[in-house]
Amino acid sequence: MPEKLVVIPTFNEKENISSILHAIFELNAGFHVLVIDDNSPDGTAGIVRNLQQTYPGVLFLEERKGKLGLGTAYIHGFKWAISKGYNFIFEMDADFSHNPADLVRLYNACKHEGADLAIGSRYVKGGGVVNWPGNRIALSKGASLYTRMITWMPLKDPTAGFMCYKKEVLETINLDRIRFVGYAFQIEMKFAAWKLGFRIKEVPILFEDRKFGDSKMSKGIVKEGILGVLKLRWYSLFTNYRKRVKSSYTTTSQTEGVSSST
Ligand SMILES: Nc1nc2c(ncn2[C@@H]2O[C@H](COP(=O)(O)OP(=O)(O)OP(=O)(O)O)[C@@H](O)[C@H]2O)c(=O)[nH]1
Ligand SMILES: [Mg+2]
Repeated sequence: MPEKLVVIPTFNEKENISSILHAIFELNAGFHVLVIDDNSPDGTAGIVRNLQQTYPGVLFLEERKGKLGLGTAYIHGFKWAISKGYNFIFEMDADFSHNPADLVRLYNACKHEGADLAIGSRYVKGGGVVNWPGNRIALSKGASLYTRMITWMPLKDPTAGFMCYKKEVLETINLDRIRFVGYAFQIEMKFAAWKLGFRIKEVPILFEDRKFGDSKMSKGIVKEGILGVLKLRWYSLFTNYRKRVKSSYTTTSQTEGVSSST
């Protein structure tokens, strides 16, 4: 039975993709990888396709027609992972901001330390940021503070994108109701898991700025984040957010899993 799947969305990551895949498989820790490529003009998907011969049965590729955004790439990957029966599903960037060795620490938090969702966190004790320019640190910390003030979600790093979900979390959240794409996507996934009563653990990580390739951060993503957090708060004040975001296909056993974790 497949157990652990790392989902990596890519857009123009030709300088990073082979090395990150080698690094994950060299851990020899049983991780499978699914790359979701959005028709990168630089040929990232072709590199992955070639590597599939080196890593048969453990490296998978889904190609989409164009740049549809990080959030929808992850949703696509989550649905794929659920359909194949993976128990632990990871989010990770291709650009080495996330250290592949930390996948094992995130896994341990979910497998052995009682978490339903483990977050690689820059802003808990022991975590940090390496080589990021001051303005990016300010933006990221500002976003964390803003999110906490508005949503009251008790997380130090709500925009983090390095995570391990237990399958039950992704099965319980109605993935078709997650609408955001950038930072707001990362915030909403955590918000939904928190509102649904799952146990969340922040695992300290060192986050490093990318050395190769270009950032896909944009003003649009920041704007979506600012408005998105307000929308989440609004929904949760005036509508039943739990009901809205809970999967209608949830089976009884999954429901029991949730209530035992509240
Ligand atoms: N499939 C897909 N992947 C994307 C898209 N946008 C970004 N990515 C990938 O998502 C991951 C994170 O994107 P980054 O550009 O590193 O964004 P970021 O980490 O918020 O910003 P930086 O810290 O500046 O690098 C990388 O692996 C990107 O290649 C997209 O629209 N589609
Ligand atoms: Mg990055």
